[in-house]
Amino acid sequence: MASSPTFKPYRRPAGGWGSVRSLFRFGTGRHVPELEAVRQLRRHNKADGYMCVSCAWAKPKDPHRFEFCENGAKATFWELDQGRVGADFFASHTVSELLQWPDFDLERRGRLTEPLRYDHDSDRYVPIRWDEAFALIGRELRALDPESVVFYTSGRASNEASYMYALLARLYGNNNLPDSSNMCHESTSVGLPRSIGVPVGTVRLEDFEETDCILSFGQNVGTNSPRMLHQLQEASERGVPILTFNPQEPVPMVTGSSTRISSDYYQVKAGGDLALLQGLCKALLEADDAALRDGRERILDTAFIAEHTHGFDAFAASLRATGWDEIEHESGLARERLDQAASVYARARSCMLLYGMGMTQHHRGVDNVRMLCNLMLMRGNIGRKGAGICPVRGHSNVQGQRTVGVTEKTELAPIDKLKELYRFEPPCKNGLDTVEAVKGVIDGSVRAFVGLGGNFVRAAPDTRRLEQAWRRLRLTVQVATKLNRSHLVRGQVALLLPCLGRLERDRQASGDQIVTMEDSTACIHASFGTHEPASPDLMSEPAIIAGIAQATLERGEVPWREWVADYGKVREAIEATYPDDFKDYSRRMRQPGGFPRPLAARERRWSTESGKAEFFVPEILNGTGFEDAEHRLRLITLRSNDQFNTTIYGYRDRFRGIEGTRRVVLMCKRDIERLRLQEGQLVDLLSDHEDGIEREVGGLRVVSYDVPPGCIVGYYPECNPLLSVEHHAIDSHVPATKSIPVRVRGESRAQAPAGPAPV
Ligand SMILES: Nc1nc2c(c(=O)[nH]1)N[C@H]1C(S)=C(S)[C@@H](COP(=O)(O)OP(=O)(O)OC[C@H]3O[C@@H](n4cnc5c(=O)[nH]c(N)nc54)[C@H](O)[C@@H]3O)O[C@H]1N2
Ligand SMILES: Nc1nc2c(c(=O)[nH]1)N[C@H]1C(S)=C(S)[C@@H](COP(=O)(O)OP(=O)(O)OC[C@H]3O[C@@H](n4cnc5c(=O)[nH]c(N)nc54)[C@H](O)[C@@H]3O)O[C@H]1N2
Ligand SMILES: [Mo]
Repeated sequence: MASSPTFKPYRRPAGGWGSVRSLFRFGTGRHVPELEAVRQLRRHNKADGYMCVSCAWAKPKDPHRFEFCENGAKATFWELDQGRVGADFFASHTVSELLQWPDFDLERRGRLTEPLRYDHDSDRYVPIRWDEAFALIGRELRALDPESVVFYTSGRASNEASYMYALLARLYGNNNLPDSSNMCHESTSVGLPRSIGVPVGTVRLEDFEETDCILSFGQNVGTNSPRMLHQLQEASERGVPILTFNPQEPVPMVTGSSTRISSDYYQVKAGGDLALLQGLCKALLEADDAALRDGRERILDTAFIAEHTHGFDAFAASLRATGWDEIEHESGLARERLDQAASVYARARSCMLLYGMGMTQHHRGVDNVRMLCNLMLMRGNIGRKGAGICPVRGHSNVQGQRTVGVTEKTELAPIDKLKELYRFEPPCKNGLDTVEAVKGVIDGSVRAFVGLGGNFVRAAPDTRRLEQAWRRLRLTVQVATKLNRSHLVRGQVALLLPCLGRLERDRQASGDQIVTMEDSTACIHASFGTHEPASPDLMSEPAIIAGIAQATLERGEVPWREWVADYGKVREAIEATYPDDFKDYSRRMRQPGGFPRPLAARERRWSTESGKAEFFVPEILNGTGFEDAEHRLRLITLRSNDQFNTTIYGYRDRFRGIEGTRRVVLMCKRDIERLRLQEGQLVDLLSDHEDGIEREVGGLRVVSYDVPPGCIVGYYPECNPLLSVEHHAIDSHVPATKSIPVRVRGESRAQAPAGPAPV
């Protein structure tokens, strides 16, 4: 890490040489043998290779020779890392000592190599045999009330592992299956079905070739789904306008030194998208009025609206009733700008809309998603070529996990099928989602936490309160590849179980195993690891789940042992559970480009209550869930270019020009002056959530940045202690991490940590 941080605007392209250089610098620091790195990267996102462990963006059927991006390669190297963390590491570091380490230093020590149990006397993790670990977990789980146990999943586990995990939870007796989706695209999973009757996006890769216009809302493509730049670049070269709506300009979406991909940028206030979208829709409606008056071609797709939708009149009435003043004030954008964006949209025959966390992680996140649908429905942009809505998913298999039953909502689980196939009475009470699980840990009603991957304590809201309460848990079981803070903040009985990574060869009784994942376009792919495992003592995720199941559950109908011996049998079970989605699963999974799941909305069949696509009328245009006040700022927490969620690769946010530290707060010059601050000064952020609980993150350096007045930016997860668990999206319960109410304390009381520090 650089000792003195630097802050310089970045002016170079997002792809190209900048990223290649950054990659090699990264690779050499990671102790990955060069030949093996190249050999693996050739297999990256290929039909006979493995699926990238980073984001969930689509894998084309005609891949580039190297179908990877800078961040996918980083994630690959991170897993191939030759560093090892085993019993000897823990022999030289107590858990109390490790709790003082920053996230970066924990993970960079390398791969976990053997099963471990926490030993209170020495305050260390010590080795335990696999069979003993399973027996201990089984004893503990059998002694607990099933409703007090949480089974969390981070979105990386394969369909096979996820199906087994969800079944384990239900056989044990609960639907407490929160996953990272609860912090991510759950607003999509709640909003899209209400509007268009499917929980996932309707766009496929081939639509990029047919589209005439692309709208991007609240996503940072260059960092978080960089391979999508290929499709955007190709569209841009065809002259397709790409409009970006974001409080901060996502690094000029550029791949060559001169080609700018995004054609126009609209700086919306954080939480201002409902107003922005109401404005775009109002502008369309007014343009349509004028067209009708002048006898020109209509702007609205009236035939589509009449045949396929419901509720348009009420929505149109709400657009007419909303004044431009309110729209301008809430969105931060002038009417002329909105008219201009609407006219670009109105000229396009087919339009696609992409969106990310800037939409879902708000108090009104579900409303945001539904307003995006309104915009598309007005011009019939769902269910035809070159058109559609595309929630850009985060974790590489977060979408697939939901498809195969990892959900706390019983109405989404195949309860009847499970009953029939495994002859048991599945629990019918809805389980805990992430927010409810956090509350349960804090109030003591949750007694045990099993984590299939992830870093829950760091990723979830209210970090400090959660950490304190976490130590009172009776049992924590963490299945992981690398050490993170959630393993160190632990329950009374704590186990750390190391698993194979996706790039590693998974040898079972019937031979080497294949697993599958679903990408953001609902296509399912096989993934096959060939790298020699980091340690002979690792087990695969399916084998660990089966081990826990066999030690915990009565003997039943599930052939756990046979499933582990041959994952093809798990796929047969998935196919039997979801015959429409997974027909001929094991054969089709090797299809280049993956096999698509059928999606009713793509064929203009609407599985909503009315049988039509539903227009939605927003009640309110401020999406933040709180009122403005003189001292109150809207804090956006997001990712740097040098991290994957809580995994910190380094201290180099190349595109924002921030190097050497993550302890920064970005604000516009006007706010810096208004608050009488200086650039470079250390400040503290204090939560302004009105519940009387003090929340604070101290010692952040002020960086001047082009963001709207009243909106500031900090990094996730460092700022998570500022987020109340009560501040979340209505209905979807996604923590509202893109508008946290905060105040600034100019005189920092923190002991000036220039570099990173644990929470
Ligand atoms: N390299 C890398 N890749 C990743 C990840 C990673 O950490 N690193 N994480 C993965 C995961 S799990 C996910 S979910 C995705 C996340 O990918 P993104 O959805 O791109 O997530 P964020 O970085 O949180 O940034 C969200 C964007 O929303 C903008 N924004 C914030 N508030 C608002 C608002 O009110 N309105 C609008 N219109 N925009 C707003 C921010 O300025 C930012 O550009 O990426 C996945 N891919
Ligand atoms: N303030 C704020 N908070 C946020 C967000 C935000 O934008 N702002 N974003 C939210 C979002 S979108 C998400 S998705 C969540 C992410 O929350 P999580 O999914 O819980 O967190 P990750 O950081 O992805 O988990 C990283 C850990 O996963 C483990 N791991 C890696 N690979 C594997 C594997 O193959 N198998 C297993 N078993 N373990 C593995 C490693 O031990 C690593 O330390 O965070 C959310 N929290
Ligand atoms: Mo995510």
